[in-house]
Amino acid sequence: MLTINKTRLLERIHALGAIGKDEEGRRTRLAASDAEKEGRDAVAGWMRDAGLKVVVDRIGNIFGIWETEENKEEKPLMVGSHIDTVINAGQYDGCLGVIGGIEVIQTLKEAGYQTAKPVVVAAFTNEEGVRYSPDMMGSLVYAGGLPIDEVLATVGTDGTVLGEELKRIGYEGTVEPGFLQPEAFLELHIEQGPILDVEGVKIGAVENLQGIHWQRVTIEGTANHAGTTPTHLRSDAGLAAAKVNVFLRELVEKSGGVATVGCVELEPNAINVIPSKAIFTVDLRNPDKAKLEADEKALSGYLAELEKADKVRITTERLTEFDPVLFDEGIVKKVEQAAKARGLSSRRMTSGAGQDAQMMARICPTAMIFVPSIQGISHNPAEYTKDEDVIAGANVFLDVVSELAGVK
Ligand code: HGY
Ligand code: MN
Ligand code: MN
Repeated sequence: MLTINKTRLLERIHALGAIGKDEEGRRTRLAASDAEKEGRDAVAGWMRDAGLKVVVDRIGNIFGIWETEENKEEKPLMVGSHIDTVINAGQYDGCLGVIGGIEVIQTLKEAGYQTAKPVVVAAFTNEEGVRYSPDMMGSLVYAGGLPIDEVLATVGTDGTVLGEELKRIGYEGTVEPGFLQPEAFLELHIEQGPILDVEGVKIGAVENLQGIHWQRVTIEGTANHAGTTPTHLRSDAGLAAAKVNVFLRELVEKSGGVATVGCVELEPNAINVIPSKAIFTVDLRNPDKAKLEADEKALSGYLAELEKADKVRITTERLTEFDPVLFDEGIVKKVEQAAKARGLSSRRMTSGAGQDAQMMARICPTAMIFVPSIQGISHNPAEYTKDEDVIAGANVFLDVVSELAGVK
């Protein structure tokens, strides 16, 4: 059986993992930052080393295209993921799918294979959504989910404008997003959760992905003296924000979803002043659309009560609203069969994380392959997947790509 070049794959993962350390030595390649530009340049270089045509679209998505005179009229098979990261990130999230995609194509080319259709590997812009919201932005625009000109005008958490930053780092491409309409899309990714590791299963055949709702909540109270203001006279925005966080945990423990308050800002943020303002984000997720909507409704009802009870003013701003996604049963089956053919255990899974694949599923049959994350740790420098599991996942990826691309 053909296998990927494991040394090259692992070397590139570690090389990319070494790019983008911030001043505190943390791996942080936020979308369209100088650190990410360095990562983009490395990936575009590896695409060229693999003999691929490199194209960048207007939202900065990078595509490595393998096509021949014989197959270039056919709709391509697309693979890919992202190389932007969260703050203080791990080295596998997203990168495995992009570097794995280059590796699979390079392996097929070097082995002298032809394919019935072009094979394209994509590195999508701003999957993480940390600097510019929403997340999965590049693949969402590619799938026609947001208008490109509106998105290029997005203002980031640091006050920068996405389109200007893409231009500054030299990745404001020319072709329109969606310029290639794939026949199918496949993404190799780490699980980022504990299931495969705990169960000792090697491959996740991902059949669906949970819904994701992001919003920003602003609570306004009254600044006052921390020492002289009696409790019953306080309008404490900080306390109200904390109550929302506790409410969310109790809510999702009942609904089976998950909730995260990841960003919190207090004003004036002084030790002896009752906070006049709290601005925080709510990330709510559930694989069941009805339950997710019910949780959202319960939250807005709670915020209305809190306004009265705590004498504060509350406003909310919707950031994203992505429904749960079902992947293509036929491709999921191929993942299971490919794992079995290599003597690897596999199991069906739901993706708890948002993925570029969830956006590509809007325009073509799509599925994902997961490999184990040790102790399920991710979005953390301790994120780790064993080399043998990286290689096993990449070989299953190679087999399913070969089948979908009509290798001959
Ligand atoms: O938020 C997510 O689930 C993904 O990592 N962007
Ligand atoms: Mn990811
Ligand atoms: Mn991520």
